[in-house]
Amino acid sequence: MAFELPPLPYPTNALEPHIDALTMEIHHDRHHGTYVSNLNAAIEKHPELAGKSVEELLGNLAAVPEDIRTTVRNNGGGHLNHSIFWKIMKPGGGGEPVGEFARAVNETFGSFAAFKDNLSKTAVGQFGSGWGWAYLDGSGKLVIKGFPNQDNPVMEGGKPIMGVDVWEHAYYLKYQNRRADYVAAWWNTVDWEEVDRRYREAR
Ligand code: MN3
Repeated sequence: MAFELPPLPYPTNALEPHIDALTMEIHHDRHHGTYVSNLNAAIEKHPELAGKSVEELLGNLAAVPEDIRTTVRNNGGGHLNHSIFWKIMKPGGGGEPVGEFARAVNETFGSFAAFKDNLSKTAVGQFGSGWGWAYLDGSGKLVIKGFPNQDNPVMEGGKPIMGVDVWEHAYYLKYQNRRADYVAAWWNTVDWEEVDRRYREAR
């Protein structure tokens, strides 16, 4: 079973004015679409890998044949990262964390404001292309860290909860070089129910 591009769970203009429709269309259809087709092309060369989840592949890259390892890292990572990203946003999102995740944020970071500031600074400060992630590390602790390119916490034994894409393709049409403005606006799209669901599933 080949990997498939998941449909965007809302129309491309649903996150306006925070993220514009053209950016969403290009980002989902072309960028994410290309990660999926490149990943499938790589796996076709090694049919023994067919059936493995993208988490399994990324969680043990050393087991992926060397001739496709970088392709799987970049495009499998791109597929996983974006599959999560679309679902942790929704029209009418934003506000504050809910449920068990809200409690974890307060226990670990002291307040939502401190968590938000930390993840924002991590994402804005990520040099070049990459992501800011909040995730459970291998010991189950909620942590925040930047990842380059399409790397993902699963590569370090972590469980990704919520991440913000800071590749220029995620914001340049509307925000140009103003990454901080994009990240500030992105918080208005977060689906906290989905973030809490992911957190409870990861624990
Ligand atoms: Mn992207």
